[in-house]
Amino acid sequence: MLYSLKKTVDAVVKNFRTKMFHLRTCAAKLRPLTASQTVKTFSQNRPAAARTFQQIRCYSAPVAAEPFLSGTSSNYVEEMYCAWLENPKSVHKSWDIFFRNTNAGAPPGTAYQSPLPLSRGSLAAVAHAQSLVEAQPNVDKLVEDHLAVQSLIRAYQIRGHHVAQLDPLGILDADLDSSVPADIISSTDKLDLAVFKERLRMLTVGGFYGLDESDLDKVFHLPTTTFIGGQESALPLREIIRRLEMAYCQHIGVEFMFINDLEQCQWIRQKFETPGIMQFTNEEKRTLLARLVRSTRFEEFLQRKWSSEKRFGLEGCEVLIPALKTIIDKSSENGVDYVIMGMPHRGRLNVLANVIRKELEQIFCQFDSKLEAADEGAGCKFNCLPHQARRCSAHLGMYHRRINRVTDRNITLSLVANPSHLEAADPVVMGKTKAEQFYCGDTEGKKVMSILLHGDAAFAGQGIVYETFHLSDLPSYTTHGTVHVVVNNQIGFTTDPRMARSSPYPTDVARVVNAPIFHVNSDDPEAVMYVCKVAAEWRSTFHKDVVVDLVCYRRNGHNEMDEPMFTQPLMYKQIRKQKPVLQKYAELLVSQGVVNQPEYEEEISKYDKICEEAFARSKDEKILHIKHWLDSPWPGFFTLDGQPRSMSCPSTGLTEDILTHIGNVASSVPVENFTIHGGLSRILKTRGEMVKNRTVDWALAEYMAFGSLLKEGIHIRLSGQDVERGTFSHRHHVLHDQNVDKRTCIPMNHLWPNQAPYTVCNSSLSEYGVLGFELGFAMASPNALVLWEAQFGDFHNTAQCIIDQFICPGQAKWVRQNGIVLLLPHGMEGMGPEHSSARPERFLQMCNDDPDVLPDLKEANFDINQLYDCNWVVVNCSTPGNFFHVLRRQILLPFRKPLIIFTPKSLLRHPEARSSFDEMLPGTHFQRVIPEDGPAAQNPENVKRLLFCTGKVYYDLTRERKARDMVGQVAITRIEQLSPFPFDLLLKEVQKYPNAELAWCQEEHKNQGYYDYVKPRLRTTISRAKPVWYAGRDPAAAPATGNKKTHLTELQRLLDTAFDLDVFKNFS
Ligand SMILES: Cc1ncc(C[n+]2csc(CCOP(=O)(O)OP(=O)(O)O)c2C)c(N)n1
Ligand SMILES: [Mg+2]
Repeated sequence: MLYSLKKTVDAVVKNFRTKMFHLRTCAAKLRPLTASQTVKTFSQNRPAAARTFQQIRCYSAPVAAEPFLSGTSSNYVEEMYCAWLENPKSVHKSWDIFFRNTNAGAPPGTAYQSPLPLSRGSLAAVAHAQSLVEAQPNVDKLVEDHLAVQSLIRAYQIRGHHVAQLDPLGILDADLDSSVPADIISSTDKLDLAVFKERLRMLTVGGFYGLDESDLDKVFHLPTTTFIGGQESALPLREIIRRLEMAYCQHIGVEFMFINDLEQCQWIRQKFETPGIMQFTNEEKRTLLARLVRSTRFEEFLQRKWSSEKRFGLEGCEVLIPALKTIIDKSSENGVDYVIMGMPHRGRLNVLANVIRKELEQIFCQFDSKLEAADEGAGCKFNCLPHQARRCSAHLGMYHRRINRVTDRNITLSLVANPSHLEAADPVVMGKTKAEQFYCGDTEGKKVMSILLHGDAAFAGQGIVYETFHLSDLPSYTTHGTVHVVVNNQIGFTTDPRMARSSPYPTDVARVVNAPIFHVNSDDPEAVMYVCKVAAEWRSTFHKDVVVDLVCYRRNGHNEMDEPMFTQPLMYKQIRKQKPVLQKYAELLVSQGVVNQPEYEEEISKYDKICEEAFARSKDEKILHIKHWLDSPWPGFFTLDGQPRSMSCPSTGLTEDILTHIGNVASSVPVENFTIHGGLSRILKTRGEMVKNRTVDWALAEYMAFGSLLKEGIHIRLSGQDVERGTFSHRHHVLHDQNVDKRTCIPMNHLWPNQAPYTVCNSSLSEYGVLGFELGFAMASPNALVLWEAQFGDFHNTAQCIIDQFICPGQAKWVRQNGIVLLLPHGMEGMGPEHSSARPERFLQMCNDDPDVLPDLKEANFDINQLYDCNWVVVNCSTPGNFFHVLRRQILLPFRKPLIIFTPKSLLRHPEARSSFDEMLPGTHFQRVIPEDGPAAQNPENVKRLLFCTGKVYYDLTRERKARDMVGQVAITRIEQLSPFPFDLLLKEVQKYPNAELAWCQEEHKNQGYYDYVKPRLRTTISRAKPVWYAGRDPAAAPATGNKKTHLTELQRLLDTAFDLDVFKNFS
């Protein structure tokens, strides 16, 4: 302890010395400067507001010669000097005289005059002060005392929150650290004068600040970095401490001094330090009470009616509802008209009812176990069993447009559906917010904003919170500030915070982005409303994230069925004694005469009646309409009864002109005087040659697909790590001028006069966060192609939660269609176990089609119906042309499904992996299956083996077949769309080769890749008439060997198996 104190003091002294040196150098440098140069030098470190000086003065005295400037005072002197430059009256008279004397050229050691008593200000005294006298011996003490007071103020600003009374239960400190910071005079028991005095004594007499009790009534000048003075520029120490206590150590704990922007710090100081700033009108108090009534009585109503249902009630944090409403009111007042929210389980129904204002009967009817779920909503065949529908109630989304009663402005509120996985919805909400901002041209976040709610344990524990914070200020991902609200009930299920996190507060993660954090005791509703107002103002002023930490408690167990006393006996003994916040606040307002008891009771019975009436109406509901629970309706995309507008897909081909035009732009630099890298010139030249030859490679095919959709008004957003250039340096969608820093050009945005914009953005190194974000972006509109590319396909596993919880089952769970595209580089290139496999087996295992049931192949539009029924589409294209088609089909389909594409690596440059324009002209389509079209197809009866494969191995197989001269004996058919499985086309292929045995060939290990998915479906296709053999690698734990030689041996073995026509004989 002593050691650390000494270290702190040493550091402080060192700092002062450095500052002193700086001041001396500063003074020395300043002497020959002109007045305007002086101003410039001093204004550099000051806020914008302080940059205009009324009077310009030169600080030219050799200050080093002043006796009191030889120690630790330079910081303070500099502060005084800056203040004096702005307004000579703002500093103490003695400083005024000192600076005037130095400016007048007073000789060293003579500029200082002893201060006059504050109370005496006569003309005579002033006259006396203006004459130069010798420095007085008590000068050091004066300066050091001022410095001490300044340090004290700063200590409160930095660490006051540690002693703020944040816990309504008074048990745990919200910050897990019960010690009082050594440089704060406050004690947790501030009312106890003896404790107060003792603490002061420890810090003063020969201690930290060098002040003593007698200094308490001395008046000190206040630095410009505090607002506690209000109109006063000096205050007695006793009052300074009292005001600091009021600002920083009551029911609000403000954490902000880590923010490295002076203007922002000043803004916050002003919001919390200005005396009397936290005032509420009686009207505001009554509104707050009414909102607390609703919040509290809603939970009570549910408890009365459905006492055995789990609802993750809000009891203990009822203040959340008025808190959110205050944030929304204030934001609406500042111009926001669309608020997108994401939240976990706790209090969700209450938020739906009382913030979003979902009709109560819609909420209540979910508890009715007899209710049938109907979903004509988004045209999905979702048929949710009643209990499943009810289980969804804690997670379904919501969208509601209404008038904000406080501001009388229209406001749309949407609550994004979330899975049970805590915090997973965070990036999704951000992405949706970004999209809504994008579509309404809100480039600064003035109209659309997001609010994210969190639990304390989840906020601290889930890494996605950190990943999402890191998106908050990135140009292509920022939503210009999110207000985060933490329901900090100081427990996570049964786990105590002391076992759940290593940081003092659950909110510390927010510090990484310099977000201010306002901790507040939730049993003080007015304090809560105040911080919520400030948080909303912060967001609309600085457009940066901010956190409101509602320190509260959880009155019941984790849910209403749970017994909390098993694990938190002492806490719950206290909770049992805890008066509900509504009762406390009502008593306060009654005692203040703001409301009377009958008015209060009237408010309660009014709301209870509303609930009862809605309950009665909910009994009339026969069907649960899931469409009422959509968070992003897509007006106009479906018919009125929620069906797709057609069940067909037009040709995805393009005219030769369009292909050529896009190809030409893709191989040029469409702006003047732009120098690109020599290597890139060669790449563009090759592209140009391809266009002349009417062919495309992978990158050009992608260009064609994107460029043509942009022409059709479809916004395209491609995001992921290094996507602008492409991990494999094949894409080059952003050109960089080699001579001008940061000058870039995106040719894709120079294609057509009225095209839709193209966004391509390198992302942060986060898969979970970025994929979630893009999923959210894709939610907002069906008329955008949103793609996320993994750097290598295997990295998608760190985004598994988004895939498992949202992308795969999203429509089934929430009736939400989503057309997001995942580009997952995949392929065994001998690069070892990392980077080889995008894990196709996992995606295929999650497809919802039945392997054992042959669908009705004669059904009209079989292929489209299949797509309509599936949960997602999984493809592995072997040609650029097919890749082009599948991207375009994604938008031309009359509904939206997630699309998973395993993309190649070596095929990006493979000379055979090229497509002719002919494969992309009008009338052409995506080929779900590419049948054999060589000699084998001419004489199918002669074919001995029909090999099925997908992706890049096709090129190995054709090369080997040619080498073995088996082109007539072995047919090779590519399955390009793995899921939904093309039963119809494959049946035709099998029927075409009556004498062929069937084999599936893949380069992936047997327990991986596609085999387990394809085999049973192929067997079903042929009514199990023949075996389906396997030619591929053996099962393995890792996706690939780390040894190149082994890799090649394995490859050769699988090719040997594929072409050895006797190999399966022994197994027949
Ligand atoms: C990713 C994830 N892990 C675990 C859980 C299980 N779980 C549900 S609620 C909960 C505790 C959450 O505590 P907190 O975030 O403080 O919210 P509270 O319930 O206290 O409001 C846990 C562990 C979950 N839902 N999601
Ligand atoms: Mg909690």
